[in-house]
Amino acid sequence: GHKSCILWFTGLSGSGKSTLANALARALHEQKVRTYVLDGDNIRHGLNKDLGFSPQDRVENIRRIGEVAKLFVDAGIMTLTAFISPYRADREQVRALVEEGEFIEVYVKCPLSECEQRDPKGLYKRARAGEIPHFTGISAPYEEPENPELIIETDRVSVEEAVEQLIRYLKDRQMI
Ligand code: GGZ
Repeated sequence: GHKSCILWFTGLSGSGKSTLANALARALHEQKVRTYVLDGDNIRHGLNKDLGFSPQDRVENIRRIGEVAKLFVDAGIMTLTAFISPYRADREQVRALVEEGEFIEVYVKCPLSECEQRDPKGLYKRARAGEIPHFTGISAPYEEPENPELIIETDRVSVEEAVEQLIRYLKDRQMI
C-alpha cells in the first residue's frame, strides 16, 4: 500500500511542473500507486473557469485546488498538482489543510531566462509585448518557496533524473 499525500509542484510557467507531475504519475502507476494529476487542463477549464489571473483570482484558484486535493487525499489517492501557485501564503494555507507530512512542496526551479527561451506557448513573448497582463515573472510576482521538501532544477536534470529524485523521496519516507 501507500500513504496518500499531495505532491505540490510550484514554479514559473514553462518550468516543467506538468511534465514532471505526469512523468511521476506514470512511474507511480507502474508501481501500482493510485495517483491523480490536477493541472490547468482539468481545473482551469472546469471548476475554476470563472477565474482569471488577477491576484484575487489566483488566491481563489489555489484555495479551491487545495480543497479538492484534500478530498483526493481523503479518498486515498496520491495527488499531484501542477500550478504556478505564486504566493507563499496560499501554498502554506494548503499545507495547513492536511496532516503533517502529507503536503510535499516541490519547487520546480528554473531561471526565468530559460523559461522564456523555452516559451512553448509563446506566452512570454506576448507578455513582453504587453498583451498579457499580470504575467508571472514579467508583470506579476513569483514568491520562491523558502523551505520546500524538494527542489528540482529543470535546467540541470533530465525528467528521468527528476522522477528518480521524487521516487527516492517517497520511498525514504515509506510513502510508497
Ligand atoms: C501566468 C498565465 C497567465 C498569466 C495565462 N500568468 O504555461 P502555461 O500557460 O500552460 O501555464 C500558465 C497557466 C498558469 O495557471 P495556474 O493556474 O497554474 O496559475 S496560478 O497558480 O498562478 O493561479 C500559462 C497560463 O496559465 N497563463 N495567463 N497572466 N500564467
